[in-house]
Amino acid sequence: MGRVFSSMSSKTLCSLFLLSLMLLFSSLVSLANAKTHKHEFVVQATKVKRLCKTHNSITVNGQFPGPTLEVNNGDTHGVRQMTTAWADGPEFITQCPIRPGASYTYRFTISGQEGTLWWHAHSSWLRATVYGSIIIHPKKGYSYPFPKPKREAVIALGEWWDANPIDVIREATRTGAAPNVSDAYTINGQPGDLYKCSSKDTVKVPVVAGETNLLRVINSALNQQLFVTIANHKLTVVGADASYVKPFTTKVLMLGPGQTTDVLIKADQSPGRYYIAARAYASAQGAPFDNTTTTAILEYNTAKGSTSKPIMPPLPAFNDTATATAFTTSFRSLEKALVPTDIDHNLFITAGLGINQCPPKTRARNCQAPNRTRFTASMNNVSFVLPSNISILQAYHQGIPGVFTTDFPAKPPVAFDYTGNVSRSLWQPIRGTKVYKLKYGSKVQIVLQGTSIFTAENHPIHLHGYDFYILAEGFGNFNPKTDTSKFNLVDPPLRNTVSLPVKGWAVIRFVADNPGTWIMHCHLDVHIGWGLAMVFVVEDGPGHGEKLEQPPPDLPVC
Ligand SMILES: *[C@@H]1O[C@H](CO)[C@@H](O)[C@H](O)[C@H]1NC(C)=O
Ligand SMILES: *[C@@H]1O[C@H](CO)[C@@H](O)[C@H](O)[C@H]1NC(C)=O
Ligand SMILES: *[C@@H]1O[C@H](CO)[C@@H](O)[C@H](O)[C@H]1NC(C)=O
Ligand SMILES: *[C@@H]1O[C@H](CO)[C@@H](O)[C@H](O)[C@H]1NC(C)=O
Ligand SMILES: *[C@@H]1O[C@H](CO)[C@@H](O)[C@H](O)[C@H]1NC(C)=O
Ligand SMILES: *[C@@H]1O[C@H](CO)[C@@H](O)[C@H](O)[C@H]1NC(C)=O
Ligand SMILES: *[C@@H]1O[C@H](CO)[C@@H](O)[C@H](O)[C@H]1NC(C)=O
Ligand SMILES: [Cu+2]
Repeated sequence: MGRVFSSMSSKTLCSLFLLSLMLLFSSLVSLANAKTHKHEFVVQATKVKRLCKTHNSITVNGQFPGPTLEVNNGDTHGVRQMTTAWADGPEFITQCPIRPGASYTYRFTISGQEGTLWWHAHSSWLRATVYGSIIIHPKKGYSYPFPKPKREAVIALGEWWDANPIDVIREATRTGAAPNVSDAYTINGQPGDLYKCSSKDTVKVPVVAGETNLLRVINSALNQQLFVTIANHKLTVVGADASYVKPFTTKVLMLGPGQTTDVLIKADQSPGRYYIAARAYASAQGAPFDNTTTTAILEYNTAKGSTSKPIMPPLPAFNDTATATAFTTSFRSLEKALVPTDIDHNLFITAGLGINQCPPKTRARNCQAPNRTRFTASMNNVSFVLPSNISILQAYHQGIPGVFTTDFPAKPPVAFDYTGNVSRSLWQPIRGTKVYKLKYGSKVQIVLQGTSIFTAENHPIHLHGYDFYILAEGFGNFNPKTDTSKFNLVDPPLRNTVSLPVKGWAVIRFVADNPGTWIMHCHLDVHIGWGLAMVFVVEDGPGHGEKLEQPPPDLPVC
């Protein structure tokens, strides 16, 4: 069997930087042409200069962004860390963090996915600089379901603070207020022309007139959905989250953190220089956000070395939900989908913010959200609390009680007008480490419902261990009587992160065929920290290959 081994060790980190790596994994090899990829990731502080200032940033192997992993897809049935939850990575969910000086080898076999994924740290805000792309080429002897592009390039969008990102989140954790917004967005680690001290390092993407290239766009930003566009060029979307989609053409992409989109671009304009530009899709009314624009340059070969100013594309307004929606609702799976029917668990899960009233004696400096409160977030009114001394997977596997409870509610404890003017009495969730248990093989439908508590906004909801079909999305409160008829049971897209519309809902389905403990969370890191998460515990199945493997001997201890 083909396997990926990714060793991670941490050097030069002070004891406060604990970490765990999440490999939003990849692919590879069939039994016939098995191949093992081995990567060593050394997590270390490295000097990185951006926006005129040098920071001691945490990197992998001194690289920012980190190394790209390239593999070939194996066979055709989807495997996603199947039975190897131990290698999933999120701290206190599937493992304890890797301590400074220690190491851990992530061993997993993967196949069935093709396209672009990425790996990133899953501890505190380390992923601000600890991330990289994973490219999964078609298996040997196979080709893309579209004409072979002449060249390929990764466009990894990131977010940069002119501060230590760990200090930024620590400050917010102390004050209870929202963390400082970033100072720049980046493309492949570089802010680009429109920022100070950044011009000479602006990323260039070379093209040859007449050729068609493949761009693998990844949103690795911590806290921001982003619009992406390229001056004068149309983009043909062919894949997302490592699954192919029916090609469609668009001028603008919108990606939430965690999402990837593969696009074809034909160099059919007059040879020259064109900006690739990205800026925020900020759906929360009145909330502060980084309103800057990152750029790279699409450069025709005949314009190489030219100093002419690249053409700047128009970008949608920051709050252009209509453009975001037109994009997210254009996705269809390439092939007829195997959508689960005869649902065993029909879950209705609200997702949104909240605020906790500070107890009277709390110091003012610790209650800096509006009117002496602290921000929080929840799913079904439970603000998720990570265990602190063992992972949920270890506790589950070893039968250690007292770490989590299995009473995550299948529906909101109180029904209310989720997207209306929500009564203040509903704003404060409870805290808990609650999981929802699933028998192996159960068919699950989740209606995700955004709420307007404090403020409504779009949430990129990501489920570990699975790809799911997105059957429908809409605005307002989900209405089973009228909205069920909108479900696409023929060719819904298969993804691992769904953009839950602002003041809206989305419906996803999957089969619980991967044993382990899998976190479902908003991919805006600020919201994870506030508790916008829950965990599925999927039990072992009876058959061979349906059971969680034994933990590896080097699994970190807390
Ligand atoms: C956050 O922003 C405030 C206001 O600009 C600044 O005083 C503070 O130092 C920043 N915090 C961090 C951790 O950079
Ligand atoms: C970004 O926000 C700043 C201050 O909040 C404002 O001065 C500036 O005009 C805004 N830029 C854009 C492009 O909206
Ligand atoms: C979007 O923002 C503009 C101004 O920035 C405002 O006039 C408009 O009402 C906003 N639209 C929505 C849907 O919030
Ligand atoms: C804070 O209190 C003021 C005055 O009571 C009120 O107008 C405002 O809406 C409150 N803001 C929040 C976010 O609760
Ligand atoms: C882990 O922490 C929980 C609560 O935080 C505590 O009840 C339990 O005793 C701790 N277990 C160990 C093994 O330290
Ligand atoms: C929301 O409801 C509260 C309490 O019922 C009311 O005071 C407030 O004006 C309402 N806000 C809006 C925007 O309707
Ligand atoms: C959440 O639970 C708390 C505590 O029971 C309650 O006060 C609040 O109204 C609940 N909110 C919702 C949205 O269910
Ligand atoms: Cu969120």
